[in-house]
Order: sequence, then C-alpha cells, then structure tokens
Amino acid sequence: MLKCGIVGLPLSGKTTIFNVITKAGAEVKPYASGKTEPNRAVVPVPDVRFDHLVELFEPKKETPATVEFVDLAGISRDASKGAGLGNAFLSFVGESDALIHVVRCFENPDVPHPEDSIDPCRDWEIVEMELILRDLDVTENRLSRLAEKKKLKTEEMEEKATLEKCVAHLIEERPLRDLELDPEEIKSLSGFAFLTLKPELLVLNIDENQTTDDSIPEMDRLKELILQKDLKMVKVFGSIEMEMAELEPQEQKEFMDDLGITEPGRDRLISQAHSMLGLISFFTTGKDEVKAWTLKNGATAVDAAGTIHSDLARGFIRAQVVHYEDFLDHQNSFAHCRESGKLRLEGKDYIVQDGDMIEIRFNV
Ligand SMILES: Nc1nc2c(ncn2[C@@H]2O[C@H](COP(=O)(O)OP(=O)(O)O)[C@@H](O)[C@H]2O)c(=O)[nH]1
Ligand SMILES: [Mg+2]
Repeated sequence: MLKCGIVGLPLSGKTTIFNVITKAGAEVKPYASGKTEPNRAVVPVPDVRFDHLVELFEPKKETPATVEFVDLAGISRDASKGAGLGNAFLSFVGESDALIHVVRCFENPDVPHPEDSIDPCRDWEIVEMELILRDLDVTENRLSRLAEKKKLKTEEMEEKATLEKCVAHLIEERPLRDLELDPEEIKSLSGFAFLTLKPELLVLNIDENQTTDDSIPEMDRLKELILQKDLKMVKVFGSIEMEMAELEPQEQKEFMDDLGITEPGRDRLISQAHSMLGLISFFTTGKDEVKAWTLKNGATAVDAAGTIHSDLARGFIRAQVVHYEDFLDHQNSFAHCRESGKLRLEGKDYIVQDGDMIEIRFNV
C-alpha cells in the first residue's frame, strides 16, 4: 500500500489537510505539543471506474485500492540539528513512499506563524533544507564508516562512488530526486530511506478568500520556484474543506461551486499522489468480490498476478485481459468483448494498462 507522509512547518495546516483527506477528525489545535506518534489513516482511492464496476457486478464484497496518510509532527528550522522533535521524527518521514509538503498561505491572526510572516516560498525552502541536511548527514556518516575500513568489497566501492555523487549534489542544496541515477545506483541507495529521493507534492494551504493568485502573499516568487524546481502542486482550502468533508454530498457540491472547484480536496490530493508516483490500477471482478489493485506503471501481467497472490505468480499460465472502457463499449459483456477480440489472453510480459480488468489463469 502506498504511504504518504505529510510534512511542513508547525502550524502550516498539516493536521487540517490530514483531516481533509481522511475525515478522521484528528485534533486540530494551534499548539499540539509533546506529541510524537503521528496520526495515521488508511483511505480508499476514489475511482469512478471502481464504483461503476461495483454497481454492475453487485458483489458480496467490494475492496477499493487504499493509500495510507501519516500526519507527521512539524519540521522546524534546525530539525536536522535536533531542534524540535528532530531526528526521531525525521525517521517517520523515512518510511513514507511520497511526501505531501504543506505550506501555509492563509493569514490567521489567531495562529502565529513560527517565522512571523506569511511567505510560502521561504517556508518551503526551510523544510526542504532540513530534509537535505538530514540526507547529507546520513550520507556522510556512511562514508566515514566506509573510510574506516581497510579494504572495500566491490559493492562497497560502488556504494562509495554513488554516495560521493550524492554528497556533491546535496552540498549544492539540491534534493536527490533531481540527481540522475541509474537503476543500479538507486538500488544501492534503497537501504538509506533518503528523504529527498521521495517524490513530493506541494500543497498550498489557502483560505477561502484566496481564490486568485494575487491574494496569496509572495505568490510570484512561489510560482517561479515551482517552475524552476518542476514541483507538482495542488491548492487546498484547508479549513473550509475540512468542514466540508463532514457534509452530505449535495451540500458539499454547493460548497465546491462557491469555491470554484469541481473535485473535493481529498480526491485531488489522492489522485495527484497516485499519478506522481506513476501508479496505475487494475481490477478483478466477480459476484464474490470487485477489487481495485495498485501497480507501478510498466508492471507486467505476472507482477499483477503476484500482487494478488504469490501462488498466482508462481503458477502463472495466462492473464485474461479486457480494458474497462472496452467492457463498457460492449454492453458490459465478456462474451461480446471476446467476439470482437477486445478480451485477450496475455502472457507473462504483457504490460498492464491502467483500467485493465484481469483474471489470472494459473496452475500450482
Ligand atoms: N484561517 C485558516 N486557518 C487555518 C487553515 N488551515 C489551518 N488553520 C488553522 O491553523 C491552526 C494550525 O493548523 P494545524 O492543521 O493544526 O497545523 P499543523 O501544526 O501544521 O498540523 C489551526 O488553528 C487551524 O484551524 C486555513 O486554511 N485557514
Ligand atoms: Mg498537526
């Protein structure tokens, strides 16, 4: 399951955004002090295709794909030097597959800003720098360990070369996700859980009156930063969308019309996180269960089988595949799809497409 960690300065609205996503109603307060265990929630991935398949098959059980969100404690300036919750907290960031980086755009006199002014660009840079410094720390530690050894094995020499490349990059204050690494190098780094290697989604936490860019302080600089760093960004009306998450669908719709948005913040965030990570969904269908599964883009039929059960990968014979759109175009009938050749039997190396409906033929 995909795990997204929410990071940002204290009082940027991380818990608020967490609630927008999860409707979990976690405590939102100006000073949440002394808290070290993060809030966690597993939420279904919104997918109209899945909902439609459930309507068609009326299964006994429906299982949507899920994402876990973790609401981490705030990262303060100097967290990497042990300020605030410091390194203990940064280890929670390490277990995430992707980061949701919340920056505060809203003005709220009741909620003091830790840096005393609203400047989303500066705030982003503070947190990014802490993540970079932490990765630099990890890299340098490992390199000094390696330096103590009399003789390095071949893998260790390769690891050293890769780490030196990382250090040079991090020292220039650049995140590792911008560093070109080949698959071998990425593999040799996988044990370090580098924070700046994780894909990151920037979330602008805006107020209901900040519907235009002009109304967001320092937005020009932020826009420049987004372009320059090629950041993926979503705007969320933190407070108001949190309230909205509690409402009935019809009332939600009225709220969204007022704000000029077509999809709730939760859906926008989850689908952005999915596409940012290059994830796709495939479906298994039947009277017993309709289920959505998550795969990395580029995964094969045998990977799909393995996600369902290791036995299916081991005893894989063929995958019966039809695409969701084709299924709809053929009166929701597998027989019609077969007649027109849209329902095929594919081998191990078939690249699964987002929206494929799959049945694995296997023998163990
Ligand atoms: N006006 C306004 N206040 C907000 C918004 N988002 C969060 N807040 C307030 O800011 C404070 C801190 O929010 P919280 O989500 O706990 O921040 P965290 O420390 O990053 O988890 C709370 O009092 C929220 O009600 C927003 O979009 N607009
Ligand atoms: Mg919080």
